[in-house]
Amino acid sequence: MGIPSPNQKKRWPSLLPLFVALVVVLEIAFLGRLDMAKNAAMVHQWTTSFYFPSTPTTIASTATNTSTSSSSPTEFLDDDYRRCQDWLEKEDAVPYARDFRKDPIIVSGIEQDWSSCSVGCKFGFAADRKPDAAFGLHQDPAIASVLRSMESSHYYSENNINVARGRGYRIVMTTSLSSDVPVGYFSWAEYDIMAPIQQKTEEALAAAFISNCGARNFRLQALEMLEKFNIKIDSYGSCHRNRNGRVDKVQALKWYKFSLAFENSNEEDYVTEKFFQSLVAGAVPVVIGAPNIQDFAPSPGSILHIKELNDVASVAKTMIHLATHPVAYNQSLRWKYEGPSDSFKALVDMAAVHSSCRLCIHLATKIQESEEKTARFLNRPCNCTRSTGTVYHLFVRERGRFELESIYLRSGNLSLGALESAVLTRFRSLNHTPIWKNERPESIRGNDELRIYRIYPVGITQRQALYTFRFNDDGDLERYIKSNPCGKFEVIFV
Ligand SMILES: *[C@@H]1O[C@H](CO)[C@@H](O)[C@H](O)[C@H]1NC(C)=O
Ligand SMILES: *[C@@H]1O[C@H](CO)[C@@H](O)[C@H](O)[C@H]1NC(C)=O
Ligand SMILES: *[C@@H]1O[C@H](CO)[C@@H](O)[C@H](O)[C@H]1NC(C)=O
Ligand SMILES: CC(=O)N[C@H]1CO[C@H](CO)[C@@H](O)[C@@H]1O
Repeated sequence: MGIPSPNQKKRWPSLLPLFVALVVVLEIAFLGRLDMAKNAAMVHQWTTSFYFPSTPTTIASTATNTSTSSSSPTEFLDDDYRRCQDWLEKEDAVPYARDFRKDPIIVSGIEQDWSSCSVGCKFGFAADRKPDAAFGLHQDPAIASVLRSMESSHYYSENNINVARGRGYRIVMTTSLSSDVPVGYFSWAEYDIMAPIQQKTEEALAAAFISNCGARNFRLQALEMLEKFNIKIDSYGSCHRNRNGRVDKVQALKWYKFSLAFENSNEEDYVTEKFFQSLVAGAVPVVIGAPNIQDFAPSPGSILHIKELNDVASVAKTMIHLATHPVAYNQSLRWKYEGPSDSFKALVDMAAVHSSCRLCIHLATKIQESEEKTARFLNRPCNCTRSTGTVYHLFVRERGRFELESIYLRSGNLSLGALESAVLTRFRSLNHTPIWKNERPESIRGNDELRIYRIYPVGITQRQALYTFRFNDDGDLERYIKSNPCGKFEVIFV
């Protein structure tokens, strides 16, 4: 970072001449007033049948009687709802002040144009305009301070989310899935997770690559204890080395039944390459690290977890059992043949969108959210009531994308099933391709059928979205929809 060089300035495109900018500002102001006027007139328009050219009746008479040509009550309902949808689509389409395609999110930093991002997203320096965000702490409240680090907060306490917020960081990007924009070690691109399994030719049961012998957890004691329980370990790292460490780690791991994936700290979501390389190699990971490591398992029963030293005896026993029972051992690698669980796919798919793009989406979403608190947006109808019921307007987008699609639910059917069905119908009609489609290994891309893994409100963390948040039941969803007009949702396809 630093002062932009003239060279960088020159490469920066779309510097609007001042007069164009002025025209845009005036135009936005004008549209804004126009919109307020439109909202004020909304109730009036409702009764003018402007939106119902085919039925010159007023809403009042339509609502109280079925005086249309339709004979079947169900048909009438459908007709009613369709009109409500058309009306809502128009009325709720309040334009946002900022069009990110023309005026992208700017994060100061090394110049890079994330053109594949679904929201305008640029890293770099613009001489004429403040960035939306910048890495590090900044005094200017107009610039969001971003903390980005992949280090454990047990070593770098400043990476703890609450500590970071306390220091003034508005956006936290760490390995924690509770951070604003998680930056994990995992991705399909970096690890050939579905690589085939090799014959296990090494005599030792497990391989270890541990170089920091003074880690702040019990990993070294655990390694020594495993050896006492007759687990033969080949150690390539500088701790307890008994093998030459000059090897390709993943290649070396492939010949072992087990891999000791011992992290240097036991922190939630802190799961590093040690774990993912073990998966690539098809060596069953024996993990010391994240207490929630099972969330990262490719399938149930595919990893062993030493939560505390007391677990070492039983884990050693399991290792020996698996090593001497080929069918049982093969079972723990079943995911390599049959594909990982939906839960694992949904986790790793998150990284199909680069964290820089996810940062831009996060920033753009926050900018729109603050605008949604203004009268123009608060005055959107978001529902449409007729005598036969109410239609609710919701918005939904795929995780990793910015643009929202409209869906409509009917009162009397504000159910989880109806929500899923509406989302599927909408995205099928768009011939939607999941964002991870070209990122996942071919063997687990699935067919073209869209399948929903989760639907959740925009704004919750990935930890909540993937593991803890659920609408408990239809009533829960109904309350949510009613108390969040024009509610925005995100869907994870799997
Ligand atoms: C392991 O299981 C898979 C099916 O899950 C099978 O295709 C493979 O042949 C098995 N390998 C061994 C060594 O038993
Ligand atoms: C429709 O939306 C308005 C404004 O958000 C709200 O006050 C009203 O309760 C909603 N109607 C129904 C039936 O939910
Ligand atoms: C409610 O939604 C479900 C799921 O889309 C659908 O199967 C059902 O027919 C709907 N019921 C009514 C009364 O519309
Ligand atoms: C023309 C028509 O459909 N009239 C109906 C209006 O509504 C009342 C009561 O809801 C019915 O009895 C009428 O048949």
